Amino acid sequence: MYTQAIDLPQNHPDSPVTHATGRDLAFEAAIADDRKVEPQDWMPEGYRKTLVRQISQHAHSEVVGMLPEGNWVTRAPSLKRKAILLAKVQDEGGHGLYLYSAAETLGTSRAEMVDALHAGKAKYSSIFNYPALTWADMGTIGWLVDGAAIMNQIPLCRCSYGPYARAMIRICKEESFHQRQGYDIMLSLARGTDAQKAMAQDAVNRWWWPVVMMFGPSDKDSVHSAQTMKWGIKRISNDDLRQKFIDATVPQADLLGLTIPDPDLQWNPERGHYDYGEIDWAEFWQVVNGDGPCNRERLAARVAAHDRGSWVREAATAHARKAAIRERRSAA
Ligand code: BYC
Repeated sequence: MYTQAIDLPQNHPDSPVTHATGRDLAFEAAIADDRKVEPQDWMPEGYRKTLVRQISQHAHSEVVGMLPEGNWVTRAPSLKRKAILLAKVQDEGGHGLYLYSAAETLGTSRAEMVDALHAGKAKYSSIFNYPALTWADMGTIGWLVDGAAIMNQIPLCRCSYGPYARAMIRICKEESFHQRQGYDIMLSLARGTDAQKAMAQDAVNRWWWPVVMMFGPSDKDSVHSAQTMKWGIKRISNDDLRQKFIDATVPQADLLGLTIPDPDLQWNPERGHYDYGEIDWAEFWQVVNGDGPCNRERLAARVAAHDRGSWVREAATAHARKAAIRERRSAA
């Protein structure tokens, strides 16, 4: 149901294996020449599985990512802020849908992907397992979380798999607006009363390290990076993206007059980058493995929303069935 998966004749188990080498070569040539791989092209099973894993995790992150900000729509401090936040949260839902559609072109249905999330088998970004406690968290999420997302996602616009790359182009345009709206909230708070400035600083104190962790384990511990970079899925390593993000963000914090909670953060003129402190990897893995501050709450909220929407899926299926019968009758 609802799958946009298409026939994938080349990978059918009954397909003659005699052409496998030719197919391998065509795939390798596409990767080497930086051409896009499209759904109907032959691709190694590992490439397909890796893409389904990464794109579905990405889709789940967008949808679970609606929860911390969705909680603040009714509490936004003005009509303007409320309208902006509402639009942003809706955008995230849209990103999830583009990404589920991109993953479905690889032969896995959205229902299967969603089931895996709800069964706790599929991952989503660690960052969404932290609570959003104050209005300043809305600014910080937009500025830092969406800022980190853009840093990670711009290179994905050049991903070797066509449908993922094309989805990312549109997503990145919207993420830029999200980052700007977050920074705009932070500017207002930073230029506001002492209490507002303190609220902004408190949010940065709580979100900084989880955001730095969003880029994933360090390169030496990243199990998938070497292969996904060889396949042109990932273009820049976890650590290099993390460094680019930190280098871009420190001057933005300076402009706000906010302090990044890392005593080891300092410009290193020899490297031409900021040095930064030790990341708490134990915390990262704890959150990734389901034991962060909000993991259970987030998953329960998604399962409840899915259950509450079952009547919509049933109605849409019944409507599609009736429309197909009507079409067959009028064609007869
Ligand atoms: N959280 O070998 P590695 C957004 C897992 S949406 C949880 O380096 P890879 C936004 C990783 O999956 C943000 N798990 O993996 C939305 C792997 O486990 P499995 C989401 C993580 O794939 C709404 C294991 O650790 N963005 O920003 O090469 C509002 C080993 O890692 C995390 C994307 O999904 C993590 N942070 O690299 C606002 C972008 N990091 O699968 C904002 C697309 C790692 O073997 N994804 N793991 O069980 C990617 O670029 C890559 O998948 C990652 C990880 C950089 C995340």
